[in-house]
Amino acid sequence: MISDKMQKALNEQINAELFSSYLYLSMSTYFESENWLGFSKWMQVQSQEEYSHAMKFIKYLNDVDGRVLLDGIEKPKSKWKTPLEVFEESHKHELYITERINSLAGLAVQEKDYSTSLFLNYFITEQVEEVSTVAQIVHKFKLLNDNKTSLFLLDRELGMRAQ
Ligand code: OFO
Repeated sequence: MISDKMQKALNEQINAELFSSYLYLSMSTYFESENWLGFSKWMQVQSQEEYSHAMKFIKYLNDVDGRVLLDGIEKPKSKWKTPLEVFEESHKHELYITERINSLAGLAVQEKDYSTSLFLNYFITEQVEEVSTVAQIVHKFKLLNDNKTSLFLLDRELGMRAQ
């Protein structure tokens, strides 16, 4: 049986994952409106991945006989100045999610909740990968230094993301 404290924290994480999905969807539609179709596709796939994270938390909470309680999702930002600014915000957001996952893992240890600890291992690994992937993209943008031809090629490269 999951503790009330752990259940509440997992419900808050479901909300954070759904917000992540919503934020990346907003970034995707922003890119689409600016005709960066590759960046838009990358963000769309990212949005779907975040939705799948929320679903993993929902399934887990149901599996341990917890109660999933959905809450309102915060309105995401819809406008940015440059493609780089969007990816920088995404990087910042992933660092924030990493902090959240780490404190959830800390709580699971505190609660002696071994199954939740084990479940969260997937997300600890996932966050290392997500932060690193976006950091690499930000790095590429900075190397290109606003060179239009290279940006066009990066847009094409990121548009090839399938999952
Ligand atoms: Fe981006 O990993 Fe979930 O939120």
